Amino acid sequence: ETTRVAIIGAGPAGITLANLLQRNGIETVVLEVRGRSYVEERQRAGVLDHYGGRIFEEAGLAGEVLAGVPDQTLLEIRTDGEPRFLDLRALSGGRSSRMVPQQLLVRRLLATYLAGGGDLRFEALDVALHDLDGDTPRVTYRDPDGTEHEIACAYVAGCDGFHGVSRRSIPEEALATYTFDHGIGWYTVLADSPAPSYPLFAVSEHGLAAHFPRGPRASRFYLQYRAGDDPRKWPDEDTWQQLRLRLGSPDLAGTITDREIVEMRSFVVEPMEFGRLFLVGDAAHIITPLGAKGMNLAVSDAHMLAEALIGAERGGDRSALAGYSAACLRRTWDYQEFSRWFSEMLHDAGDDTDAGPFRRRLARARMDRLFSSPPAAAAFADMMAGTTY
Ligand code: RFL
Repeated sequence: ETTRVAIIGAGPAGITLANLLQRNGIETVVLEVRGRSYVEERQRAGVLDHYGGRIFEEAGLAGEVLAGVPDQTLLEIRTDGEPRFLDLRALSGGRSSRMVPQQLLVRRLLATYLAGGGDLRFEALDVALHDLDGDTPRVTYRDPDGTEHEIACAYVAGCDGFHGVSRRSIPEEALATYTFDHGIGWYTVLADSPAPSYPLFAVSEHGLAAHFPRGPRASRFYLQYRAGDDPRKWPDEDTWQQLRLRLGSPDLAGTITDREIVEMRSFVVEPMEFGRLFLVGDAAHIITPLGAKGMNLAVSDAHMLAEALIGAERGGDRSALAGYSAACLRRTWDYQEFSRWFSEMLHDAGDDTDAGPFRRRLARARMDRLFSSPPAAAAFADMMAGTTY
């Protein structure tokens, strides 16, 4: 078998890339280790930033992807119970982000790709990449029944997330790896509990908590936990009690449907390529959830790679492909800095056991500036919307 671009992984990065290439008549095969329902139901991120929305609009996919999803307008930061709002839409000059749960984005993009005749193979096991440093790389995998397959291609897109096979197929000495442990414990639960009117962060001495909509009837909550504690052992009722206390919402309740520890760790590899293999999204970088840039980086990497591959396939112009890694890394580091800045501010401003009283006051000053200085607020809203270089 042959194709032009073999795409490993059907998460936000892989399925975005597959659609953008399909729209431009470039042949693709997508190999996904999981089954369709698993991929369609995996609930994680919830915000598509303005820049990401533009990518789908410009590709002519607005109707397919963005129909009926609400804009993100206000963001609340509640400090010791006192509410304050940032009007992100107004502060960014109307560049609203949209509330798009990750599984909705993936489900819609899967359906669009398949409706357009896309070749997507679920339960592709033991995917292995070969001859990446030659002109004709190959990808092998097997079906659950044991049938072996081999696909020869011109390019491989490694969109298989942090734990995937793509990055591990690159010789170690060809990559520089950067990791950073933020030293913060975070626990997240998904619950059938009414969504808040606006995304909400609550800062207090009890520790950080956040409440985000995931569609009208579901919410994702985040709670900071102290070093040495293991929130996976908390009975759900303790989680609710902590949320009520920290968010100052005595009526919060619901059924918790998913519980996860979020590793507050950042990770970047450089470069995001090796021979004919290009890494996209979480395969190349992990970012802390503050600022909501993980899924958005996956989408913007996919867009950057699609543009570069279209140039190479149509006119034989490889210059954009040669610049792919540097262009994506520039945005990645910019967003890493933003997410770190945001995390440090919200965590240090609350519980001061780690930060100490001096840093706590600095963090409160940083936060107050967002509500008193229009240029500071605009710079924040610009990052939330997604920067255009
Ligand atoms: P994904 O989503 O991990 O998709 C990778 C796909 O590749 C498949 N795969 C393989 N396929 C074939 N062969 C193999 N060997 C394979 N190994 C893996 C997987 O099954 C999967 O389908 O990576 P991608 O596409 O780069 O997308 C990245 C985003 O998913 C990620 O950045 C975000 O979910 C991060 N994230 C959040 N981002 C935000 O922007 N805002 C958020 O609020 C937010 N919350 C979160 C998050 C991530 C979380 N995780 C990881 C636990 C909350 C959580 C809880």
